[in-house]
Amino acid sequence: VVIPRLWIFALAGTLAAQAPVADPDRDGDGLSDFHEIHKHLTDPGKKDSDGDGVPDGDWNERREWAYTVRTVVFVMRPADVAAMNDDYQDARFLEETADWVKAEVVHYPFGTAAQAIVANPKWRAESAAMRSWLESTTTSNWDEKTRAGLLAKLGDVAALDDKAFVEKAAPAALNHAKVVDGFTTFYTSFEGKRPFVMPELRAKFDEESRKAGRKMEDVWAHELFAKGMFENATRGTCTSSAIYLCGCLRALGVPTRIVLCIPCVDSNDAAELEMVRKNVKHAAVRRTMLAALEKSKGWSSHTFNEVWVGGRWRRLNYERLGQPILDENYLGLMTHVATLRDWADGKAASTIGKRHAKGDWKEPFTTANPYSVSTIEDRFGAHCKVPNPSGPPRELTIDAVMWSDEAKLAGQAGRGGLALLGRVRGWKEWDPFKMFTQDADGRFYLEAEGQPSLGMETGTGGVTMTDGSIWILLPLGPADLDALRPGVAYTLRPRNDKPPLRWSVADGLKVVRK
Ligand SMILES: [Ca+2]
Ligand SMILES: [Ca+2]
Repeated sequence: VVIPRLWIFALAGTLAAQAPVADPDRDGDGLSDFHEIHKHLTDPGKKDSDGDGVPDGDWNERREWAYTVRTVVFVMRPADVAAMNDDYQDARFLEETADWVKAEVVHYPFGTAAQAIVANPKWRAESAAMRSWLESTTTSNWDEKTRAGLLAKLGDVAALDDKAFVEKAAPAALNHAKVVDGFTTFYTSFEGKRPFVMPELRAKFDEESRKAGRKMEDVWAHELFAKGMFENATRGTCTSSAIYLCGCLRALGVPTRIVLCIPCVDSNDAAELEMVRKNVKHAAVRRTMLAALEKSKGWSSHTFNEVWVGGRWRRLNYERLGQPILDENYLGLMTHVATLRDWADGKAASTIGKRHAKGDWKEPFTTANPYSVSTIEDRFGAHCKVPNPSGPPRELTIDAVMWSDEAKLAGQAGRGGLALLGRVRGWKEWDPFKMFTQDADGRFYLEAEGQPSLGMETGTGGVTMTDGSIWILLPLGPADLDALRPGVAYTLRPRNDKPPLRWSVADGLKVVRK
């Protein structure tokens, strides 16, 4: 193997290199410039971007310029609230026990951190200074033989910047190792660097080992230790692959770590799925989330990597540098819950592994997944410019009315009573209409001078006419029907007690019962 000259030079220069500088925050509002530009979309030069007296760093104020999804999550350790704060999320601690943490997480699905990856051509010195992220550790272990073997696959890479280097090295390392089935990474514990299996996890471990037809030590050499995986040219499912890639990239001088993500709700729990359907108003986000959640029943999480590129930790999902937080193929909307220097540091066998081996689902987690979500809701910040073309409108206007017993509607509406129908101006999409009616105040009054006020309440019902127009049903109760005076011109007035959603009525619209 011929190691390029520049490479040797870079390694020799490591002692003089400086550790990377902290994220600058030039307006001093507690949010870094990078996060203001790529996550919160606030002004990095102004402490109070909208001038309302509340600084941008405030927990709620930082959501004013972006579209965000907020969850309250219970998740088993190694989840860690500090790690949950990254380029795509903010999180704050609510509660904890020995086994789990409860946190409030705000996701920024349209953050642009993934598109903001810059390359550093002089990366080798800076990266070399980040020794703790390059070292051979318990499972992401490597030695000179690993390094030499990888370099032989890469050819001449001395001139590549860090971005190009990772984009070449990650697929090369992954292609070298064939994927084998097996999932012992969650059932293995460590004493120092030595792996072992707790007695209560042994049956589960053996069950997984049998899939590969290997004995314990051999299984570990094929899916738990990066060096073994490189030598055997195999790797297991995602966690194993993340351990492997972490070891390989470190051997090549790229600071690398492991991240654990979960979907934003537990897809095994019907009530949590229903919250997504009901509370996530952004139509495209909701669709992406539900599509991913429908596909992933059972135990669902994803382990992958972060690499130091262009002076920042960037998500690397297998060969994809800049994995976004919103992705139908990876959990829908992901929640980052843990960052590990080495998989062994997470002690996942004593929490998640043990629970899964025992199979007793107790509160706060009631399904196979070691997490559960009690709240999920999205918000378009007051200054947010994210469009929601197929999402629910904030306001719908009724611009024409007719009675349900009018000839052309016979059989379609008004069964069991008389209803007024109001045409919804300019709106032809049924699902967003339905979402709007679920949340908006459905109470209306018919009012006329000298007459008692009549009340009506919409359900979520409506009808679509042949021209595509949608009409909302406003049923009248028997008493109100008796009080309705034929020939009187009533005004239709919505109550609108559930802002920000509101109904309006076209100017001059009158309701007359003939
Ligand atoms: Ca700032
Ligand atoms: Ca403000």
